[in-house]
Amino acid sequence: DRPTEPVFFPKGNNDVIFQLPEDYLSSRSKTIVDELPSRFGRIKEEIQIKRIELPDLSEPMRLGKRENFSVFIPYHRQLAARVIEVLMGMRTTEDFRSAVAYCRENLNPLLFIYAFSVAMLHRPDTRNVNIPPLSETFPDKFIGGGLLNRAREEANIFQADGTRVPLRLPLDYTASDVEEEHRVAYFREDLGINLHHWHWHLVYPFDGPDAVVRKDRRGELFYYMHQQIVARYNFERFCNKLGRVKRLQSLYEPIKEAYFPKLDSFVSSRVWPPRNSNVTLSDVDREQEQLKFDIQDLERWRDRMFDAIHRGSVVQDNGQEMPLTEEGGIDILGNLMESSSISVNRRYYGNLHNLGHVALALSHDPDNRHLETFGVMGDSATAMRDPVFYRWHAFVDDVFQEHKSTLPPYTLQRLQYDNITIASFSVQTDGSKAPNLLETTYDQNDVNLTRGMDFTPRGNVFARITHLNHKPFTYIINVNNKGPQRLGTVRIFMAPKFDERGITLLLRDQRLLFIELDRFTTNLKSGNNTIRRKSTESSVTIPFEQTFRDLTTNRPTDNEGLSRFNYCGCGWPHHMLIPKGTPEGFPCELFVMISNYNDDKVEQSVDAETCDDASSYCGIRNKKYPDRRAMGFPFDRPPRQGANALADFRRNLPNMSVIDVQIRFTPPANNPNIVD
Ligand code: CUO
Repeated sequence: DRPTEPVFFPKGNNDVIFQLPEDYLSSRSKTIVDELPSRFGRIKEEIQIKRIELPDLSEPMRLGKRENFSVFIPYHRQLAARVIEVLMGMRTTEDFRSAVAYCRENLNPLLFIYAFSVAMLHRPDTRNVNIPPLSETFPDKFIGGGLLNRAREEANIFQADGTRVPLRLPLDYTASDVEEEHRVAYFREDLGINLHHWHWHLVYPFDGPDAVVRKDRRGELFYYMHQQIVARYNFERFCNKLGRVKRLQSLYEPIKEAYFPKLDSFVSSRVWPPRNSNVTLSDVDREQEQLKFDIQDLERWRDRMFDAIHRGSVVQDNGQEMPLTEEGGIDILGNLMESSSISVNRRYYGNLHNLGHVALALSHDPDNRHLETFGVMGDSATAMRDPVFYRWHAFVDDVFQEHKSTLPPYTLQRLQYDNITIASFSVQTDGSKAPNLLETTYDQNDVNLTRGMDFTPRGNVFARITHLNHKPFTYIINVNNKGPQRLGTVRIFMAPKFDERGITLLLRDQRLLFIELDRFTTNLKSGNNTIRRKSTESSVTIPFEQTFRDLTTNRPTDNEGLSRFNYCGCGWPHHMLIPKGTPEGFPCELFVMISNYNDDKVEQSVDAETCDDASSYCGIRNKKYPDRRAMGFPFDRPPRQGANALADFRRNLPNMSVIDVQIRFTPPANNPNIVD
């Protein structure tokens, strides 16, 4: 696929130049600025940045420009919180732009992009402005395997139409099949999944002004979103003949899973450090990041949390007890575990989840004797690539489940919806004759690297990425309403039917494997109703275009084209809604429930500014979580006595239905969309 006729200057390039006040510039930049007009031939727009009285940013400026930055490191979070506070505090948009220009010029770029993104998402005057996805500004965090170096090498090769040939990133570049964990690398290394995770932590920062951190049910959402990640990962593992991920129970045992990310880091000018097999964790003592904690601290915090769960209350930092109630307990625990600045007692319950990430990210150099930076576990944009992420989060989830198991199981009365009967339920893949068959394959899409790398000559450079995808489908639910017209909430979940050994799962275990596929409100008129709901309407996912714009058919040639789509940002990538399945068809159970909207509804206004594409895992921007039930309802707690199997659970509950479905994966050899 070599181009036939090299062309050296691509068409259509828009350059915008920001003119900064002289004293905003570092001395190195001044010389670059002088050269600018010759370097950027076609400047279309010049924006003058107003000089403002800047607040003191000397503290965050201490983080060197080429150092790595992690939101999991308390010192770094503190620096970021200061920048967020400054940016949020700017009174006008113009002042905000000045402060941003100053920060962009003078701060560590990773710290800057994090604080800037948080501020953009939370300021009323900017929260609807599109920002390019991090995969474009920092492609080095998402695209490895030496592709970015290749992109530089081949930057001056053009096709006859003035475009460059996209560079193909193979699906398999971090390990060989000898490593069985590699079977699920397509999930761990998926671009959209990692972008979702970065975005989630932007929407829910650990530290910063209260308005940014204190959000409705954020602790509970921390638990639920990560619980669903573990459930989805286990689902994929089953599809690939792997057992459930083992929680990282003992922090002193060697960690079997290795990970070699093969990602280059532009900022710290080196590769992300790998982790060998059978590494053990060590106490961390690194002055550079002001980190000092022992593995025993992690254990102590864990024990205190278990203690609180079993006593049913936590100790606040003023010494008073706060009960872990049925409704609010999980939220308190989520904030303690994470921990965020709204933890009720950070001193006593510590910083378990974040410092677990850090200990795992620094297992190769816990005392900085080799002057190495942290591994992928230390960054929310890269952590999900590493198998140990899921072991750590399986452990974290286990703590939450301990609390959930202290709650009373849902009684029939709390699960039923009078006079509502699901008469039939099915799922139909578009263009397929077979009912209840979901179809998956690998597809390819392009990511533009141009924002994150400097190329000479200028012009777009694309990486072509292979990823899992599924055919669109429709749920068809026939509902009989023997009462008057009412509203109901439709809740759709799916889980594997059998365990690793091929034995039917007990609901006790299966409930932890149920992945949410959709949740929506529906109008039920008296009598028979047919509900048709498309997979693309899912409350879990953001549209495909937000991860990959459809560049293969409509490739933008300038920056206007690049921002055609409105980004809400946070949300599970649509192409990963359905697990991979198997070529022979992977057996699953699809569950639907209609609950009484009167028990579900949350009173609030929802306006056009609201980002609610993916509310299940992300909530709604600046609003309350739109469902009053516990997140994950009705599978968030162990089932009532006697309900050992899903069939027992739904007995005498006609407002629920379960069907068998299969997920069939068709290898890309048969897929005409895959081109090499
Ligand atoms: Cu999202 Cu551990 O919280 O990574």
